[in-house]
Amino acid sequence: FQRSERIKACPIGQDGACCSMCAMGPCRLVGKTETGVCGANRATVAARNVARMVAAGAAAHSDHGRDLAITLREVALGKASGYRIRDERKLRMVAGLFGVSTADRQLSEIALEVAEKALAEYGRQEGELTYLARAPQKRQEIWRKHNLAPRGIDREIAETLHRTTMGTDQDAAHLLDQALRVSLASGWGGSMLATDLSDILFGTPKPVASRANLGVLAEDQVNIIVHGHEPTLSEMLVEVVSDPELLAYARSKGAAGINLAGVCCTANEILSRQGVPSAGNFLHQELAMLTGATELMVVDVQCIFQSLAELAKKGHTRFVTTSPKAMVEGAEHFPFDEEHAPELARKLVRMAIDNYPNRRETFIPHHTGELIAGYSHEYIEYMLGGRFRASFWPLNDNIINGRIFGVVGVCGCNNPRSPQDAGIIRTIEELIAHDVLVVSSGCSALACGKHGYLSPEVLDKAGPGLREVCEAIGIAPVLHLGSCVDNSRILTVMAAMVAVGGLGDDVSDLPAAGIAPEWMSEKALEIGVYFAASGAGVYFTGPNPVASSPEAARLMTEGWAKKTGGFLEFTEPEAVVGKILEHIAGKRKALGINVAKERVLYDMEARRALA
Ligand code: MSK
Repeated sequence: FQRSERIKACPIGQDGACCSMCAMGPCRLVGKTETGVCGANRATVAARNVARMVAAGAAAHSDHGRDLAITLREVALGKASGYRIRDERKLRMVAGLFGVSTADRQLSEIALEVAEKALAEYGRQEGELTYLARAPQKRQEIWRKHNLAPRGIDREIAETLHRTTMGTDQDAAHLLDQALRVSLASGWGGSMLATDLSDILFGTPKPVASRANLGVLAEDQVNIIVHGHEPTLSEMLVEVVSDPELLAYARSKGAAGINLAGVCCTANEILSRQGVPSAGNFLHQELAMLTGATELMVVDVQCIFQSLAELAKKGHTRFVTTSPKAMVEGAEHFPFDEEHAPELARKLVRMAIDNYPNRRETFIPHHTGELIAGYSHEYIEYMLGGRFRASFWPLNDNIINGRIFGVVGVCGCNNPRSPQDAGIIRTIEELIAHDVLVVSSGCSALACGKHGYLSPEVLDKAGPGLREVCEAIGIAPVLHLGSCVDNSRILTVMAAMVAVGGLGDDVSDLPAAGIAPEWMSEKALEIGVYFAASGAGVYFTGPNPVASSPEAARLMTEGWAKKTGGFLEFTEPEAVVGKILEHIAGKRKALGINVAKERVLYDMEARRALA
């Protein structure tokens, strides 16, 4: 927070008016300067910057998915003995999507072919990604009509980098179309694969009770924090920390036990599946270390502050990087590989235990939020309809009858340019008070957890209709859907809502929207773009990378709305909830469900007539 006070954001770069694509610049398009040295105008420069950010976000999420496909392949080949297939049903579902035969075959054979098919999606040169078929039919036609259907995941990322090099694509609308296409390669490609493959390997989430905030750190135990995005090593750590031998070793050093907690999306991965508590979201990474109670912080990829290495030197925390892709100067590096994952996990836990006697004074803020996490789309379907009648119909029905006004995804990060969590919580409070069901992911979901919004306890803050539905089902008004890559679960939920009927025939018809109140990462922008490309209205508050170009901003709102039915608008925090409610009201009106209908009570005869 002090650093962000001291280092003011560069207003030229923040507004998307700085072009650094070649060494003739950087060109800053401010004041009377309308074009760069090469003649690129403001719209081209802003659109090029946005496209590059989206490609970087897509690369991060999709590479995460690729690593999981590799892990699945290693498991199938018997080269990753610490892992196994935990959700056979999901493996068979994904096999079906890829056209992999499952009859009379060993699970390992199916897994191997699924992993190979998944990896082939990255290098596909022509055609379309297989998972696009999971979208509503009309949505697929829109993508085809506007040439937005992605080919291979890597191909779209590479083409975006090519198009944005100096002197290549210099038409803002054309560049922004490519931003849509590369975002779809992640949303319905790399991210969706990451979610599915994680579920196959580590289990599809089901609701689980846990806690979040710095108070989950234990005064009398060895505290280990995992941070980043990948579930592979962290899942292994979950297994190892309850090993009796290691627990005895911890006691021999004077600790009462071993306490594992997470930060950011590695936290979300093991919170959703194993109920491991979270020490907080993005801006808690340094704070968790500052408590003086963290013996070991283990990081993998994405959203990791370089400052952690310096901070670790000021206390006793050992700071360890584990991804072969990501080293941090000053950190200890123990590279992860699937084959030796159990040994690495044990080694790291021993390291943390050995460090416990070095602990000095501690300052643990005793705040925690009770929460329920782990709402996979499969579980949402089950909870709505039960084991034999699992269906999204009750959700659609309650939207149609007006008890639920709409559904909004509240996603994305923290940004020290605004008070931590304040924008997220304010948005959620206002939405649920207006009977909007909220689904949340990433660091926004953890913010909700910290502040108690993932618990049915907050139902008194929900509007009467939403409250009635949530009480009947037994859920909170805000559902935790997982990590950043799990935003793909929201795509799946939207496709299912369309499929079940009554709310139009495309995602763009749904009374739904998305918002990132405190975004900072390229990945958040990419997520927003793939929702817009999928037909959703998306709002971002905070930094606006097209502020310098009204033309680029218009293309992402009106321009995209004409093509995809979705849009991405950067707007003021005070105005955003009003805009979302207006957007949803417009969708309800178009569907003809804006007028409350009389409730009809059916007697047995009427029910028989229905059947
Ligand atoms: S971790 S991308 S700060 S949500 Fe997924 Fe959080 Fe944003 Fe990183």
